[in-house]
Amino acid sequence: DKASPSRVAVLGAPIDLGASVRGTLMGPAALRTAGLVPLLESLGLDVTDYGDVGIADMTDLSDDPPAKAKHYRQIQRWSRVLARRSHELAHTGAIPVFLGGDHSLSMGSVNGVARHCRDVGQELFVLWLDAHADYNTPETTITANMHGMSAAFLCGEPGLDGLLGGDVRATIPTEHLELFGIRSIDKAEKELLRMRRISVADMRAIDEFGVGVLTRRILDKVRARNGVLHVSFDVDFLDPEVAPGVGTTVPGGATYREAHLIMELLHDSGLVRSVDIVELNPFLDERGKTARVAVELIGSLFGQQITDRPTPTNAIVPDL
Ligand code: B3U
Ligand code: MN
Ligand code: MN
Repeated sequence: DKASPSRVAVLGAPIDLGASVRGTLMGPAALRTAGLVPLLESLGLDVTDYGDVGIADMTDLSDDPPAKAKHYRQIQRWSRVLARRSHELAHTGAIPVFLGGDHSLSMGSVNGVARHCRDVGQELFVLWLDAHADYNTPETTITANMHGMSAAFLCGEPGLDGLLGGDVRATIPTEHLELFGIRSIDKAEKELLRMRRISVADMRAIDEFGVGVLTRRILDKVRARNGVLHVSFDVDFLDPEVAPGVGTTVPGGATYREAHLIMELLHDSGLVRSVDIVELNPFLDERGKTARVAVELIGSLFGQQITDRPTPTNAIVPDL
């Protein structure tokens, strides 16, 4: 497989107004505390941590906020800042890793990456690891929470057309969105997904076919188009037993082992060019458990192997 770039650009986006539960703004700090940067460095990557972005310097636009989109102005600021930074970072040739923050941050991060791919004439695919489809629009939403709208926005669904103001909105074709791990969809959202014929690997599909087969199928599709992949990893993709530190837990999620296998296959493919880690809520976590698992999984995504892990001190080591 193709070698992926060996430089990583870490950028935090402490944003929590897209979600119903406060606290994901502490996500970037928790991921750093759990050792994200040293882990990536231990894998031989050249890591630059750009710290956290803020929205203090942004001035508000004057478009009319949609009726059902909570904290629209704030999310609009974040989206514009993130889209610009993401575009710049992707342009440097490093793999940007965006630390959230709630999932509304992907409206900016993925837009920037998509714009870069358009600049260089490469097809971008997005793997959306999530319990939810995040395919609501201000029209279909029940909650008005904008983290439930990010995938739809990225595919160019109407209703948030003024979000980026005069900046470029680089959408991805609906055939390039891969929803994975889904187990909670609203009625109107499901209808829209059906209408758009969007690929949904829900938990039932995972139970029937396994994550190995389903992940490989996506990778084959990307390879066939000579494309690259953005991984948008919502930690609620994981089962709440594995990852309790999220505001919107849904039972029946991916196991620790399934998640690691996906990350390992993604690494082996060499196709991943950008990553979001979102919805970690350290306020709800249990002694850093979810932050640690998320970091471990990112390690696997960047090439850490089970055989790289030190032998635990309580293991029985056979005499050889
Ligand atoms: N679909 C619901 C719930 C939801 C989406 N994303 C999260 N929750 N985390 C909504 O609000 O749109
Ligand atoms: Mn999500
Ligand atoms: Mn989710």
